[in-house]
Amino acid sequence: MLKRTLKVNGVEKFIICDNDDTLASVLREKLGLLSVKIGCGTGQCGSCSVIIDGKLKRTCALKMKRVEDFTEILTTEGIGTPTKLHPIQLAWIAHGGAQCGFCTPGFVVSTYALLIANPKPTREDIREWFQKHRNACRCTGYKPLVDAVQDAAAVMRGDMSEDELMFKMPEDQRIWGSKYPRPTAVAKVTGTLEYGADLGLNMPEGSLKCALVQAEVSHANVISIDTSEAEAMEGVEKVVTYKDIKGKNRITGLITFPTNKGDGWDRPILADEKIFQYGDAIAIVCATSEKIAKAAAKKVKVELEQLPEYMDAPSAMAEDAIEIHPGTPNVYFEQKIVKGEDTAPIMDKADVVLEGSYYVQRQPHMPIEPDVGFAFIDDDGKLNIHSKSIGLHLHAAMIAPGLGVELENLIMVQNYAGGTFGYKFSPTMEALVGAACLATGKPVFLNYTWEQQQQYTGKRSPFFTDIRLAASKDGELLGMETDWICDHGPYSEFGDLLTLRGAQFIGAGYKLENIRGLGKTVCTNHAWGSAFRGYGAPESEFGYEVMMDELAEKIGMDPFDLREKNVYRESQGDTTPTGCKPEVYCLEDIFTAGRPKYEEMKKWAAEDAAEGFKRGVGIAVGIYGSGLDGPDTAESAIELNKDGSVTLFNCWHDHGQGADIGCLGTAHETLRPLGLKPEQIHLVMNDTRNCPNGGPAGGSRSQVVIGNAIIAACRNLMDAMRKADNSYMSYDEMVAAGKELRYEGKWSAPATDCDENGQGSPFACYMYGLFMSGVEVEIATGKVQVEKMKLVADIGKINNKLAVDGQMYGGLAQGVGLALTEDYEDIKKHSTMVGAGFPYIKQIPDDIELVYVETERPDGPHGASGVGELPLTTPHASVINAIYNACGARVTHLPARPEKVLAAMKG
Ligand code: MCN
Ligand code: FES
Ligand code: FES
Repeated sequence: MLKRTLKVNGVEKFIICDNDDTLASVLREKLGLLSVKIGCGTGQCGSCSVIIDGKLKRTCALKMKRVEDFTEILTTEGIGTPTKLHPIQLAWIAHGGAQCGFCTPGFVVSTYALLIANPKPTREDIREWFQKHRNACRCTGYKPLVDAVQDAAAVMRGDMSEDELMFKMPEDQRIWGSKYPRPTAVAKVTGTLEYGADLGLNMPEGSLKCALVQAEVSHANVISIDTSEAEAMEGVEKVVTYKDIKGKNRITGLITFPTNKGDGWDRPILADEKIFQYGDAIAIVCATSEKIAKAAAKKVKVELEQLPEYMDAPSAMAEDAIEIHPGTPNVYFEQKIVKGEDTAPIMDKADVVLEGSYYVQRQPHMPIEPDVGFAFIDDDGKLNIHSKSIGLHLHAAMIAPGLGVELENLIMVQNYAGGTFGYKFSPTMEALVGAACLATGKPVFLNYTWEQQQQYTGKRSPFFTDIRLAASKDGELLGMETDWICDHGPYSEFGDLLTLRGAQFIGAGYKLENIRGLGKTVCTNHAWGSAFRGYGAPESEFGYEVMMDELAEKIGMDPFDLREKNVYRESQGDTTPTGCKPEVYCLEDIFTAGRPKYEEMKKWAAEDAAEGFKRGVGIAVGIYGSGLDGPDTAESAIELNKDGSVTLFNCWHDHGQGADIGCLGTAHETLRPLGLKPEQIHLVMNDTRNCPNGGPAGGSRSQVVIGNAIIAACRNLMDAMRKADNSYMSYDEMVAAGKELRYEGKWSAPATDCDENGQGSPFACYMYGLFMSGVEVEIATGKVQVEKMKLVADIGKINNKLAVDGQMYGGLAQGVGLALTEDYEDIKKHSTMVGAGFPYIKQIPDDIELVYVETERPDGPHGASGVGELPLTTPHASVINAIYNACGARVTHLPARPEKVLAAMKG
C-alpha cells in the first residue's frame, strides 16, 4: 500500500492505493476522472494520456509506485467542461474530430501539451507529435484532427476568434446537408460521455467482475474442466461453465439460406465438447474484483485432446481434413453466379484473356475501445444486457435460445461504443455476461483486454479469388469467370451472406454481360469471420480492380480510360453482376469529375521523387449496396411532448459513425413544416425496451432504411397534427382532440433477394466511388508511403457533411492499413496494435481530397444513399495499383509489406 497526495486539475487529492495500481486506474476508479480511457492498456494508443508535471504521459502502464507525492496532473476535465469548452474542444467539434470519441480526450490533452510547447505548429509538427506520443485513432483518418489542432492553435494565439469555430444556423434554418455538430460531440470532447467501462464503475455494490478462461489451442476435444481450486478462492462467487447454462448453449447464426449444409447452431456460448478456435471461452470466473477473477481463472484446469488445426481454407479443404463440426462438411455453402451467355466460348475467342489469383487477408477491426459489457436482472425479472452490440434485436434472437431465456424477458441496450467497424454485427460477450448473470443472480461486468479483443472477436474473412477476364483488344469487357473461397473461421453466422457478396460485387461497376463463377464458404480453426466495414466488397473487388490495371497495360490503354470506357451506362441499359439495373447511373459523372484530379495525380507522380524513391498513381472503382439483401425493413417512432418538442425513438446503433446526427438531421428535415429547432428533437436510442426494431447498423443501411422509417414516423405525426388550414395542432390541441401522441413509421426496401444464380435486385441504393492513390516506394527496402489520396464519391444527397467527410477519411485510412500493414494471421504477433499493423498518423496521408457527385436517390431518404462502407471498398486496390505504377511490383496477396514489395520488384 502507498499513500499519495496528487494535485489533479488544480485540486489536492489524497489517495491510498496498491504499489502496482496504475495511474490510469487510480484516476478513473478513485478520482472519477473518466476522460482517462483505457484502450490498449499497454502504452500503444494514447487514450489514457494526461499531462504530468507539464509532460504528456500515458498512464495505463504507469505504476503508482513511480508517481511521486505532489505530482501535478492535468486531464481533459481540467482543460474544458461542457459549459466552458476550451478552443481545442471547440475545434474538435467544428472539424468532426470525435466520431466514436473514445480516443478524443487523449488527443485533447496531447494537443494541449503540444500547443504549450509549440504555439504555431506546422501540419508536419502536429503529425510528428501525435506519432511520437502514439495517439491512435481508428475512426477519423487523422486529417480532421490536424485541421482541428491548427484552428485551436490559431484561436489560442488570438489569430482567430472562437466564434469562427461555432456552427452558424443557415438562413433557411435547415441542418440537412450542413456541418451541424453531432449531439454527442460536446460530451465526447470533454471526456464526459460514458462508455461501457465507465458505466461498469457505476454498478451497484455486490456486482461481480468476470474473467474468462480461454482456449490456448485452436482445435481440440474438451476432456474435462476442473473449477474446484478456483472456486475455493476467497472472493470467487462462482465459476460458470456450460453445465450452468439452461438453454442450448449455442449462439445461432439464424441461417436463412436453405442450401447451407450446416444448421447454424455451431457456436457454443461456453465450450462443452470442442474447442473450435484460439480464445474460445471455456469458463467465466465471477468474483468480487477483476484481480481476483483473473487470478482464479488461471486456476481452472482444463484437459484437452488436441486435434489438427486448420488455420486457413486450403488446409481445411484438404482431402484428409476432418470435419471441424462433425456432421457438417468444412465446405458448407456454395454460391453460383450465372449471368448471360456461357463464358467458355467467349474465353476461347477473345483477343485477350487474363488470369490471376488474389488474396485479401484476415483484417482485424482494431477499435481503440476493447469489447465490454454487463448484465443484470431488473425488478420485473428481465435479463438486461448492455454491450457494444450494433444489432440489438438481432442479437437478442441469436442468444436467447442458447441462454434459455424467452425473448420477451431479454432487454438489450447499446452502450456508447468506442468503434466497432462491424465486429459487433456478431454478438461477442453478450451471451457470456448473460450466462454469468443468470448463473449467479447478480449483476456482472466483463471488460476484455485489448489482446482478448484481438483474439476473441470476429475478423474480416480472408478471400482467395481466382479471376479470368476476357476482353477485346480495344478494351471491351466480354466475359468473366471467377472462383472465390471465403475462409470464415469456425462459426457459420453470416458466412453464406458474405459468400454471396462475391457474386454481387466481383466485376461491379462495369458492363459485364457474361459471368460464370462459384463461391465457397469454408470452416477453419482461425478467428471466426464477422462483418467488417465493406463486408465482402474489399474482398470481392480487390482482384478485378487490380486485373483492370493488368488489362490496361496489356492492351496499351490508360487505366483511367479503360475503366471509363466500361462503366455502367444508362444509354446501354447496363446491369450489375446480379443482372439488375443500378438505381442511378452516376459513374460517368464520377469519371468526368475525376479526370482533372487524376491528371493532377499523374503530374505529381511525374515529378522527381527523392533519391532512392519512386512515385506512382493508382486508381480503382468501388461500389457497395446500402442495405441488407432484399426487402430490408426498419421501424421508428416519434412522440409529441407537452412543451411542443418531439422525442424520436430509434434503434440506429452507433459504432461511432454518427447515428445521433443521422436521426437528428433526417427528422429535422422532415419536420421542417413544424418549424422545430434541432434542440427540440430529443433522441432516445438503442434500447429494445422502448425503441422499435431498426435492424442492425451493418451494410451502410441505416441512413437509407432507418432514415426512411424516420420520415414515415415523422409524416404520420404531422398528418395527425395537421389542421384543415394546413397549420399544425399544439400538444394541448392534440390532447383535447383525443389524438394519439406517439406514431410509428416503417419502411421496407423495394428490393429482391438474389436467386441460386446470384441474380436479383438486392439493394435499393448503392454507393459509388473512384479511388486514387499516390505512393512513394523506397526502392532499397520496398517500403511504401501513401502520400496522397483522392476520392470522388456519389452517395446521393448528404445529410451531414461532417459525418460524411469523417466516414470517408476514416475508411480511406483503414484501406491504407488493409493494403500495407494490417493482419491477424499470427495469433501471438498480431495480438497487439503495433504487431497487427495499426496505422498511426504518419502512415496515413495528410493530403486527402474528397469530391462529391450528389445524384439524388429515388428511394433514398431526402435523396440520400449510405456512406459508411464506401471508403473501404477499394482504396487498397488503388494503393496496390499505385505501387505497380511506381516500381513495377505487382502484389496480389495482401498486405503488401515491404518484403513482399521488394520480392515483387525483383520478380
Ligand atoms: N450519412 C449522411 N449522408 C448520407 C449517408 C450517410 O450524412 N448520404 C451519415 C449518417 O447519418 C451516419 C453516417 O453517415 O451518421 C453513416 O451512415 P450509413 O452509411 O447509413 O451507415 P450506418 O449508420 O448504418 O453505419 C454503419 C457503417 C458500417 S456498416 C460500419 S462497419 C462502420 C461505419 O458505418 N463502422 C464505423 N462507420 C463507422 N464509423 C466509425 N467511426 N466507427 C465505426 O465502427
Ligand atoms: Fe494507455 Fe493505450 S496507451 S490505454
Ligand atoms: Fe478516434 Fe474513434 S474517434 S478512435
